[in-house]
Parts: sequence; C-alpha cells; structure tokens
Amino acid sequence: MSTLQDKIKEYRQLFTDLASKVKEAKEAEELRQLFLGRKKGHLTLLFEELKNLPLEEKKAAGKALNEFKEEIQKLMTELEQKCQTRKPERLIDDLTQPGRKLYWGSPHPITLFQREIERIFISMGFSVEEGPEIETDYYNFEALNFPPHHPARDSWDTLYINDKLLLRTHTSPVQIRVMEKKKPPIRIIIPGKVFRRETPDPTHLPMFYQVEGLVVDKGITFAHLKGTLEYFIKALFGEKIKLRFRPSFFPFTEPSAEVDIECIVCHGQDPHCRVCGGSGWKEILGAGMVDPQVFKNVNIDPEKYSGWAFGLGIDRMAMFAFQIPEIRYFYENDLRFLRQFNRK
Ligand code: FA5
Repeated sequence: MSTLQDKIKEYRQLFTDLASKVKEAKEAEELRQLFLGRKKGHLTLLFEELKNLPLEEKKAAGKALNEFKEEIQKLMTELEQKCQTRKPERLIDDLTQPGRKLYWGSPHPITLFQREIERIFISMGFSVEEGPEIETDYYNFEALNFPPHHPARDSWDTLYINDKLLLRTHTSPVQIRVMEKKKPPIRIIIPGKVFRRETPDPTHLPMFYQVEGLVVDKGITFAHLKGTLEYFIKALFGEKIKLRFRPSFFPFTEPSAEVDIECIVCHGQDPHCRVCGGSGWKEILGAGMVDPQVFKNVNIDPEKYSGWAFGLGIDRMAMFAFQIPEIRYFYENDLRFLRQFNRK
C-alpha cells in the first residue's frame, strides 16, 4: 500500500502534467477544483486520510501535506494570472476577419435641407442672421403691426411664458431686430425654430423650422419678390415644379401673398390625399411687401425705401423635397428613417 508521501509525489506529477495543458481561465478553474475543491478535491481527500494515520506518522505527513497544499495554491495563482493576461487566441488567429462596423452619426435631414436653402440664398448675395427663440410680445406682434387684441393674433396660437414673454411663433420678429440695428440696403435670411400650440398632423407640428427672408432698398418691387421666390423654388425642386401665388393677409405686409407648390405626394390625383386634402396644392410660405407702418416702427423712411419679406416652413418644404407623406417622421427619431439621409 502506498504511503501518503507516495501519493503526494504522484499528485505533484499529475498537477504538473495537467497545468502544462491549461490555456484559458476556465480550464484553470477546473484544475483548481480538481485539487483544492472543498468536498472532493485531491488535497481535501488527502487531508481526510491524514486523520486516520498513527500518531508517529501524522506529524511528518501533515507537514509534507501542508507544504504540498501551499505549493499548489502558489502555482494555481500564477497559472490564473497567466490566463488573464493571455489574449484570446481566436482573435489573432485570422487577421483577415473584417473589423466591427462602427455607425457614425450624420446631420439630421432638416439640418441638411436648411443648409441647402441657405446655400441657394447665399449664392444670390443674401447673408444669414439669427434671433432669440424666447421673444417679447413687442417683437413677435406689436412691432409687426399687430396691436393688442387684434384678431389676427389668433392665427398664431401662442405659447406664453408670462405676460411679456412668449415662444416666438414665427421668425418675423428678427426682421424688426435687424432693421433696428442695420439701415438699408438689407438682404438677409433668418433660419430658426418656432413654436405654436398646434395638434400634430401629417403637415403640422407644434415646433418647426422657418426661414425668413427680408430685402429692403430703394426701388424694390413685388416683381423682385416673385422672381427671387420662383428662382429659389426651382433651384430646390427642379425646373418643372408648378407653383402659384395666392392673395393673402399678414398685418406686417401689404399686399400679401401665400405661395403653394403642387402636391408632390398625389399630384392632385387623390381626392382623399392626407397631405393636400385633394386640392393638389400645398402652402409652403407666406410673403408680401413690407408694410409702411413696420418701417416707421424701426425708423426707416417708407417714402424712401421699400422692401419685401417672406417666411417659409423648412419642415413642410423638406417633406415635399424628400417626398415624405408625414411631417412627424422627422421627429420620431427612428434610425431606419434617419439613416436614409446619411450620405457617407
Ligand atoms: C408666418 O409665419 C409669417 N411670419 C410668414 C411671413 C413672413 C409672411 C414674412 C409675410 C412676410 P404662416 O403662419 O403662414 O406665416 O407660416 C409660414 C409657413 O410655415 C407656412 O407656409 C408653412 O410652410 C409653415 N408652417 C406653418 N404652420 C406650420 C406647422 N404647424 N407645422 C409645420 N409648418 C408650418
């Protein structure tokens, strides 16, 4: 019968053989359990045997067994550290494997479209101005010729912050801010966010983008307005696009007009079209000659100068340009939709 000392020798050899084959942390853990496992580990069982030895052998065998245990624990710790620092071999096995694809973000379609609009106007000699999104009643309404309680204020369902401050309902207040500082000639566009108390539907949003245009100089006429807008709309939608000017009303322009383009979703063919309601046309902007009272409010002489202004909805126009039947898609943050505009 082999003694405990002999068994220690055999297990030492076994441990050396098995340890030389260990490559991964999982295999090291299995080896640890095999030797040091609390119930059936080889060492645990050897310590069980130690209990039954006669007293005269116990001392020496116990010493040898404790030394063996320490040796195994030390070797196991070294082996486990080696496994942790070792790189998984399969990653370096095949250097020709394709890398992991990274998704790079891209500008939002409305941003892309706004830049396109800016590019066209800048090419015509316009410069770009900005103004605050939180406005006073004076700039949003009064200076634009809407006296207090004027019924025309109802067309802009306004979100008020308090008695004096509101979220601007259009980009037109920036006309006033610019004309207070600069004197003619003025040729500017003003892009930015606007806010209205609106229920969203396929062509309406409570927060959307507008671009305002303003030209003031001597001898400016409605013909300049018409020519500029026609050039701009054709540059955006192509030469074949149909557009029409309709008489309209804005307190800050006289005469005023609204511009419609043909419905790009149904081309007037669907009497139940959710975008144009079957009319075949959709309004994209309001415009007109600057009202003399507005000039007076900013100390520009209406006898000497004339001008025109327009305000267009960027989201509304982007819908048509990209042929999207739902304005709300722009703000649902669905990557399947947004990725279609990624030009990379
Ligand atoms: C205005 O906001 C005037 N300030 C435009 C103007 C400027 C007239 C300068 C004269 C001179 P209106 O409320 O019609 O007008 O809005 C202009 C454009 O914004 C509309 O033609 C449409 O394209 C867009 N728009 C209006 N309401 C919404 C909405 N709820 N959601 C998305 N786009 C809208």
